[in-house]
Amino acid sequence: AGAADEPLAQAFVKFCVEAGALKFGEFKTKAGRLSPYFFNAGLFDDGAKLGRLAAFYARALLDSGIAFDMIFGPAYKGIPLGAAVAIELARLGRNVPFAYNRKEAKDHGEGGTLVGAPLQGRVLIVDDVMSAGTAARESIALIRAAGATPSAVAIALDRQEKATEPGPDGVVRDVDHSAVQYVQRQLGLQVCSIAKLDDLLQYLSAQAGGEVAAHRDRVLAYRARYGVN
Ligand code: OMP
Repeated sequence: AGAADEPLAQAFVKFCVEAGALKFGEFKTKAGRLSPYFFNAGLFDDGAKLGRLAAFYARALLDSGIAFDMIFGPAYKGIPLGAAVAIELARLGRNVPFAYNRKEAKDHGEGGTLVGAPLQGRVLIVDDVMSAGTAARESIALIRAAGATPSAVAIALDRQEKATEPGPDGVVRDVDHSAVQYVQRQLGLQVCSIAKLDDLLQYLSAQAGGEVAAHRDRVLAYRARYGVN
């Protein structure tokens, strides 16, 4: 959501670092890149952290003005996130239905892969990070198959880096757009992120100290190699 100098985004990056969910070092991403930073939403691992995280999502969503009728949390990480955001929105006076999926279909009891409210209307997908956009594409297909409209995606962090796609020869290559840009431009969904790589860089620039400066240099180098405009 919004410009890189947004106070909400800066407060969020600070919160992530303090909560231990945003780390600096050497990490391999799903796409096989060596990243100097990594965001792990699984480390919002107590009630207070989850509550604060949900409050950031809700604020970013309300600020974005994105319209939606219900929330969908894709398995696995989107489930607690979607639930926490739905609770927070209800607390703020905006109660919307919530649904999630199972990764494996259940063949007894209520059956199927969808749990919770029926998928209908404009569906907001709540997830953690979008890198290649694989997870987002799966959720979009699932929502369409149920006869509803995937209309927006809310994520915590937009890494603003080149997506990877298989070419006509089947070889996977970097492309010029990010997964977020693909979802916005090609799939026509709105995307709301609490913070972006630009916000992370701004946060690092505002910190003093040799170690932070070294992190910043490595993140800048990473952006120069893999970032999108
Ligand atoms: P896509 O489904 O390809 O968009 O990748 C999203 C996934 O990337 C997340 O669900 C994580 O498994 C992983 N990821 C992070 O969680 N945090 C990061 O900072 C970077 C990644 C990543 O591997 O790119």
